[in-house]
Amino acid sequence: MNYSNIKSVFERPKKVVITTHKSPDGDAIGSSMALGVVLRKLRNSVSVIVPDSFPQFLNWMDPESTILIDDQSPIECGLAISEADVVFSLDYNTLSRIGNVAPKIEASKAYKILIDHHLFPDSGFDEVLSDTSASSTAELIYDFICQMGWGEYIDKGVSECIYTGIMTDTGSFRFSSTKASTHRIAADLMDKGLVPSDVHQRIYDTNSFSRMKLIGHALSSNLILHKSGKAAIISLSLKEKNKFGYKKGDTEGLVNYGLSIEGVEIAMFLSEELDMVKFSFRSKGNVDVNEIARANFNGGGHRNAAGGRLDCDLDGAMQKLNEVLNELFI
Ligand SMILES: [Mn+2]
Repeated sequence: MNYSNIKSVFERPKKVVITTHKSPDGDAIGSSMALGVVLRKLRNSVSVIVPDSFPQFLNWMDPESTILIDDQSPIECGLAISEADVVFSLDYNTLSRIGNVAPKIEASKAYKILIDHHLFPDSGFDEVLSDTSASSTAELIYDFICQMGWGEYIDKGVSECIYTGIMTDTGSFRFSSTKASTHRIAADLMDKGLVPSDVHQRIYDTNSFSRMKLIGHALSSNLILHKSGKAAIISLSLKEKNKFGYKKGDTEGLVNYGLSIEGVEIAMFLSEELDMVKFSFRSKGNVDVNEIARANFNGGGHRNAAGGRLDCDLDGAMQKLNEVLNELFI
């Protein structure tokens, strides 16, 4: 990352587009809004674009509903990208993670900046801030804003967005990606007005009754342990999701229950959708779920957290998963 190049780009106000990945999570929305708000304070015109909608419990970060959702307003998004001087790619490593936004970015002549913490970032960006040891993209956004000399623009609202990204990507500061520097950033954000308990409440204390029933059902009826005792699997069929009134975001974090079982090294959550099954993987220590997801489930991510998908039904997905687990834990 060449900061003096970027500083000269931002000497005058620019038209900026900030993009992030499909099924945006706390880190995706938190990073995008934090950077967006700071750039707006610097008199840039900013569009934040997401490929598809995000869970309601993140809405408070965008109180004026300024975020453009590509699958709802593709023309507006296309226009913003075609007019942009600068495009930021946040919290994703490859354009395949942004669905129908990808061809629009490819066609754009804008100055392209990637800020991300996933393994193996694509080439094709003018500037790259990629640190796979970072807890979250939000942590990198904090560093970026400070390095650019914009630290004074981190107010209470921006602090809350950055904190949300760090908190959600570190499982509330408990994953091994949490470092001393992560806590130092959190402390600095508190000095700027952040009240951590408020953010925690907005993100985690917003469960609907139906979500709790869905999670209860998944754990009591559908949690299974591989015969090795080292792998836990939770699944939900499309039929079950419909029965419990599933809404996007309802199964967020469900996979972590499997990983919390003593002796379990890898946990999976399988969510059946129309004509496909989505996988979430979590692991402890040296079990590399990025590699497993890449090799078998058309996915990837980080060593201890990854995702994937198979174009089949739940039975087919379970069968494939069992083959992989039997190989892994002979
Ligand atoms: Mn992230």
